[in-house]
Amino acid sequence: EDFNSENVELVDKLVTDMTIYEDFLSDTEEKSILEEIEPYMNKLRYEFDHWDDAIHGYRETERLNWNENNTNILNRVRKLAFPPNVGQLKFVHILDLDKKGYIKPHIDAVRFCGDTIAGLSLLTDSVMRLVHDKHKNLHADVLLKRRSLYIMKNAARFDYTHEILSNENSFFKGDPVNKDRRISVICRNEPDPRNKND
Ligand code: AKG
Repeated sequence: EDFNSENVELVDKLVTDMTIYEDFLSDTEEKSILEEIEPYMNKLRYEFDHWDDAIHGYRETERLNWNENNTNILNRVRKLAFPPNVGQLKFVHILDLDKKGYIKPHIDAVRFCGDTIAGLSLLTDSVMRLVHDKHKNLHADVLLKRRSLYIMKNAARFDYTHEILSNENSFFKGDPVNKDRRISVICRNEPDPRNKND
């Protein structure tokens, strides 16, 4: 496929719709979140063997109530990711990927989630790959550093699959990225009600 002007426009859109905030969390804030969630997470078992799962080697939960400190951190995420008039999912998704875990390419279902996904990356660096669903040659690898926040919206959220590469496949600009156990803490907004029955 030619790299034509349509593609240039698509790439422009991807850059505006996928933002990374490095060092969004301080060391202390990362620790504070881990201290609240790990006692619960550590009791769950990693799932490895569901062949049809989008995620390999993971355990997950959703959390509604947070201590005051972590509520303040999550409010900082929400304020940056969502305009004031947007309905947000109150539950925060926590995904714990084993060192051997990875996330296969997928687009989040439009009946469960609106136009924005905001994710904190804890414990390790990793590489997220975005591939345009209709133009597979349009893709971008994004380095998700430990303690960074990504905000994926609109075109990046709807038109591209996203995946977290396995440790063996984690390279960024040619350099290996050592992906260890990774915990992501993800805020989403309400789905568009028109997509409820999809
Ligand atoms: C999903 O929950 O759909 C993800 O792909 C999670 C991405 C992440 O762990 O940051």
